Amino acid sequence: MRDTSPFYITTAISYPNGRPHIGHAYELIATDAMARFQRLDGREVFFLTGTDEHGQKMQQTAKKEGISPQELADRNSAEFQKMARLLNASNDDFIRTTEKRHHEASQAIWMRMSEAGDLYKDSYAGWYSVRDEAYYQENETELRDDGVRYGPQGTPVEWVEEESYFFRLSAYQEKLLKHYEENRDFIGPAERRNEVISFVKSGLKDLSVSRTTFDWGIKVPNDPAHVMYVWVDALTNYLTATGYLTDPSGPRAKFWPADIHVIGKDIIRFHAVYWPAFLMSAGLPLPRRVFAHGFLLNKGEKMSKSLGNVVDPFNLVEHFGLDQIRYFFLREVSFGQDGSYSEEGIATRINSDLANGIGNLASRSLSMIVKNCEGQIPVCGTLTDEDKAMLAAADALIDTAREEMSKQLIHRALAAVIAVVSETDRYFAAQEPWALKKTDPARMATVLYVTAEVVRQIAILLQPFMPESAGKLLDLVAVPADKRDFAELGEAGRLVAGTPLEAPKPVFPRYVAPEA
Ligand code: ME8
Repeated sequence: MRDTSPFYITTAISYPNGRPHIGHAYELIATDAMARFQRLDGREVFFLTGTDEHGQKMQQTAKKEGISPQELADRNSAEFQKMARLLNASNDDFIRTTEKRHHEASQAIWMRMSEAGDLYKDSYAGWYSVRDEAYYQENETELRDDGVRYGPQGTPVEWVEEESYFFRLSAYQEKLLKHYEENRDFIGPAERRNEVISFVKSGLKDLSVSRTTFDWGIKVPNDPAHVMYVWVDALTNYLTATGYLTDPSGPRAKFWPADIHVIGKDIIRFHAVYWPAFLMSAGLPLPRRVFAHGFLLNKGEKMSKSLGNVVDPFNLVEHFGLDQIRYFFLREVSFGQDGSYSEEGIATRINSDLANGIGNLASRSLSMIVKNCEGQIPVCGTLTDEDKAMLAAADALIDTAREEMSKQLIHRALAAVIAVVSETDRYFAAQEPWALKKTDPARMATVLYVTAEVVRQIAILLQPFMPESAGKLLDLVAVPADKRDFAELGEAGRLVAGTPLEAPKPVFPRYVAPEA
């Protein structure tokens, strides 16, 4: 039975204190592939991304640049939106936390937590990292030789003392542990799940959830001297966009709870500890899954502005091509683990998997059809065991891809598809259709039919990962626009003999490095 239920997927919302970098692009590309996969598989998808515009980091950066935080947010949020278009992201909405709808939702969740008795006023004294927008216990920090104290993510921390509202996080320790135990899929991958469980087991302290020493944030209801701690407001974005709190009879309310929040590993604590505790307190359903991907490293080194290796996604796409970059990240990096990238690595993937792989297979087989079968999909004769095995391998792909994608193993779903490309290459070479042309044209027609049919299925399955190029491949085999979703895979959508084909245009050119 096909699952056509609503599917809600989100990325983290990025801080627009600077321009988007390749880490942001990576998360958006991966989440987009998952969203597209579910859409093609028949789900009603709502895919959300956006920008996280409040907090001290934004206020400090704006001050340094001599502009207002709103101007900084406007300028850089526009860049994030531009990046989403550049990457061909299929997000259904783009949320900005400075929007009115978001102020309303944040105040609504605050009121619920307050009514539950989970908020109280006290004073905070402790360490805070502005770069992480995170509070740390003293034992999580370290004073280094440079005289600066650093938090666990390697960012400097400063001492903060101010009046603050606290959230009774300590009251949720056992409830959270129970939730992780009863919902084994709540956190992925396993390393992150273990990390979160041991953090929670080590003891949760109440969390400071408002600030009084600056004002760039959402006002606490009935106490305007306080702005909400930026993570309270940031996490609430996922609810805001559905209208679940503020417009419960609206068209998007059905999407809450989210099926999956896709985030980076550095922010797992916020998503798998604070967020479910806030939701429990507010009496709201919890997201089904939080999945943390790894970090992208430039030739094995952590990206940092000071090292000058924060690669601009706009340049990278212009240089290699969009679908080439999408493919590289999704295939090369084991999703959930850190990944390294380099120009050589990208070039190798483009040439081996795309140009020499699927591109070459499509152009060789389809140009033979155009030349030797009157420019039409040929008639498929009696199938040999080899033909049957080839078709069976293609027909089986959707089950494998679904299984891998349900665990966010994007690289494995893609690897399975590419393995069938190699298998088809071997089939094609072994059948020698060029030799059959003279000896047995009907048999040649069958081999070409089978090959084109596999190309059709591979192209349908590649759409989530390389939407534009997969679309071009489907044009080459003349698949109509309304016959491109996963319901058409296998027997259901077999190519029809007699369908006219045009001479194939190259979809994946070889990458040749420009002269130095
Ligand atoms: O954390 N490789 O925003 P952000 C892979 N506003 N992913 C990376 C990365 C890298 N090198 N660098 C960053 C925030 N990311 C908060 C989120 S959600 C309610 C609020 C990922 O702009 C990072 O892990 O610092 C996060 O998932 C996303 O990019 C945005 O990071």
